Amino acid sequence: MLAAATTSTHCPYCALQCGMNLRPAEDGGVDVVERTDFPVNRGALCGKGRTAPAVLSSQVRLTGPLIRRHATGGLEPATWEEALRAVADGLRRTRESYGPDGVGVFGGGGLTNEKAYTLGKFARLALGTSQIDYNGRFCMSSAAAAGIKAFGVDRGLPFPLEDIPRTGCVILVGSNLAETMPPALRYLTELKENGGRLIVIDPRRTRTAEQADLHIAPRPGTDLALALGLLHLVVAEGRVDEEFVESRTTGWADARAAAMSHWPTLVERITGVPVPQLREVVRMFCDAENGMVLTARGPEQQSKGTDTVGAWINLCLATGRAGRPLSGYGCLTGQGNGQGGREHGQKADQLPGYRKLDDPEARTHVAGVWGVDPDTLPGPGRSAYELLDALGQDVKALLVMASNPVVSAPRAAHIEERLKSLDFLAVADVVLSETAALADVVLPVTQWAEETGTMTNLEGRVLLRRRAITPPDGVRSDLEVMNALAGLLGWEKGFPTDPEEVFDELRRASAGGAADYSGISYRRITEEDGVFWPCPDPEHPGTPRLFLDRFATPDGLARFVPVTHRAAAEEPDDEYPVVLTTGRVVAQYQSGAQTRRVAELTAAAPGPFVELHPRLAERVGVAEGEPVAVVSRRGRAVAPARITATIRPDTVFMPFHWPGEGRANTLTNPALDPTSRMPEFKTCAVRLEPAGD
Ligand SMILES: Nc1nc2c(c(=O)[nH]1)N[C@H]1C(S)=C(S)[C@@H](COP(=O)(O)OP(=O)(O)OC[C@H]3O[C@@H](n4cnc5c(=O)[nH]c(N)nc54)[C@H](O)[C@@H]3O)O[C@H]1N2
Ligand SMILES: Nc1nc2c(c(=O)[nH]1)N[C@H]1C(S)=C(S)[C@@H](COP(=O)(O)OP(=O)(O)OC[C@H]3O[C@@H](n4cnc5c(=O)[nH]c(N)nc54)[C@H](O)[C@@H]3O)O[C@H]1N2
Ligand code: SF4
Ligand SMILES: [Mo]
Repeated sequence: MLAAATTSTHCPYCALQCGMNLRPAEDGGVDVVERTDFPVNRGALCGKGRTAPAVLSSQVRLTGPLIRRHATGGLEPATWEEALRAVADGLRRTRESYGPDGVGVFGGGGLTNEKAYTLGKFARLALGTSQIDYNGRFCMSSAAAAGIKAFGVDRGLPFPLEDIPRTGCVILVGSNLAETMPPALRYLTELKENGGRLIVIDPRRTRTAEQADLHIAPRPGTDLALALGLLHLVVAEGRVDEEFVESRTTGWADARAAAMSHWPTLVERITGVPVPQLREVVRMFCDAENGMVLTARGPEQQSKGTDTVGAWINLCLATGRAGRPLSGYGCLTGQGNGQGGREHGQKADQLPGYRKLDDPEARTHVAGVWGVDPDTLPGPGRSAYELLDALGQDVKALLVMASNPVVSAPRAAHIEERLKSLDFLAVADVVLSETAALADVVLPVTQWAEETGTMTNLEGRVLLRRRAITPPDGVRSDLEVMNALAGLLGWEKGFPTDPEEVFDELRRASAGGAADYSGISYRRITEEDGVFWPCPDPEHPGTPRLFLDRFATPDGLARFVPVTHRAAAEEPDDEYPVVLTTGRVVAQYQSGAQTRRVAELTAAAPGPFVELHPRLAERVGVAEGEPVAVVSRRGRAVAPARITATIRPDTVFMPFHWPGEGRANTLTNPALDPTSRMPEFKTCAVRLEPAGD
């Protein structure tokens, strides 16, 4: 039996949203206690979740507001009254001088649904600006765009994780799940125990790839050619599910024609994957009765990410692996509320319920819920990188809530300069992140265990993350911050601080939209293990599995997209002959703002490194552990060499969790996908030099 004071809740970090129990600890924090009743993780946690309470400690977190009183001076303690007034004044002054679009807002996919919803409303009403976007643009936006094109709706996984072990074959494209969602590895293990096959596509032989029946290691940035080559073979070998294509899809003829120009030998040349391996993938995938393709950031974070995901979806559609039980395409969303955070209006072009800001009907509906004239709502704004790039030029003041772009944005040294060139920067965070350190005002906010709110996990399951302990005196919730700022800007009403009240408004705002939450309530998600959207009324059971009868397009048919391969924005050449790709390690989370403050995690992953193949290391002249400089057209980073034969010899890998000399994003290329505006985090051209003395 658990003690009465134990609270069932969820992890602060990734999109798995593992269930955990929290028990108040003697030091005022909480202890994590196993919670086996939540189906997604059944008690399992990774090291980040297990150690998350360490960030609640006043030793590492912010405990009161900070203000930079003199432009050249440092951040100094301030009262809440002074800090909030300074933010309201800074934003108002900018608006008066430059108009509403002179003020920008940058949100995060870690925010609860209530916060993300309120942030979008705050930007459009209290600030009247169109200039809002968020870090999810850097995450799954390409998969979202491709999903909407093909299926008419973007829900990362159209089926629960529990379906994975029961399908026949999974192609996992550019996901290192064993490190990025460790408790989810069991779904792949169970798949294999059930006789299913696992194919992993990753330029590195990761811990995830080690689990595969077949590991394919393409050159980074070539997944589009790879998927098209597989589709070519599906056609050539007579493995098209004609019946499915005929009855459930549209656009096959054009997509087929586009794929047929991708001959296996050509694809081998582009990707570096031998033709027999391509044939083996097709055989394994088509021999199984059911199949799934799951993508993560590998194929998505490319300047052609939308087309790339589209090509993988085409493969599913042509083989009938979609729209029926135990088959389909899914995207493994990343951030804690990566799914919900992209549905309710913190995106540049969006209104709650996954509505479009430029749709007159959507504007009327949401304006009705907000009690304003639809004509007062601004239009769509800029995407995340474009917004950051415009700082100091068109956008003169910025409010950041739940992101640390100094570390995580592409071409980060440039973005750091843009942030410094602002007239006014306010950051709401739980710690003094590298971005907060540049601010004029820092607002310290409550954390997961100290506040209640809903999160929508990677399955589309809306769940309740409950408050377990009382926050320290010096901090306020993001909802309280927005309420106070709105008040100072003349909006006494419309920005409630009680999360359940916000959620009930969100339900109404989302009603009738693609992501319809109107039948979901705090009571229901407490009694059930979360509820899957869409859930249009309180009697509706929710929708764990989408598309079984029809796709969410107007005619109910899935749409093939006719895509062809194109090169990365920056291919290797004589001057920059090596490909850099970037990603994660198990013990650090994102920009590291939180996890770098946890001793156990920092001991496990103390700093950046450059992973490279022994042959490349020899050519460069570096030995294990020696500093190596990685130079791109954007800048130079230095980190110790980590030499391993598990990576392609033409590719180096850097994790992006650290600031400073070893910051991977000093190097990355902000080339954007034309549809999703996703930057090309996963490939750019670099050269290597020994950096020892
Ligand atoms: N430990 C940890 N877990 C996390 C996070 C974290 O920061 N740390 N972040 C969370 C978030 S927000 C996200 S988005 C997810 C991300 O989860 P993942 O997508 O699993 O993480 P990444 O390491 O970015 O990329 C996955 C793999 O893509 C491979 N890759 C690189 N380039 C290419 C390519 O061109 N093609 C292909 N096919 N593969 C390529 C990399 O080698 C890497 O192994 O993780 C979530 N979980
Ligand atoms: N090179 C490279 N760069 C990448 C990627 C990559 O693969 N390679 N991946 C990209 C991806 S997928 C992502 S998602 C981004 C993520 O990059 P970031 O947006 O920088 O993500 P986090 O480090 O999670 O930043 C969240 C910040 O908000 C704070 N915070 C946490 N919870 C809350 C809250 O409730 N309220 C407030 N106000 N603050 C909070 C944290 O302390 C932290 O400072 O990075 C992207 N950058
Ligand atoms: S896998 Fe994700 S949700 Fe689960 S404990 Fe780790 S960080 Fe938290
Ligand atoms: Mo992400």
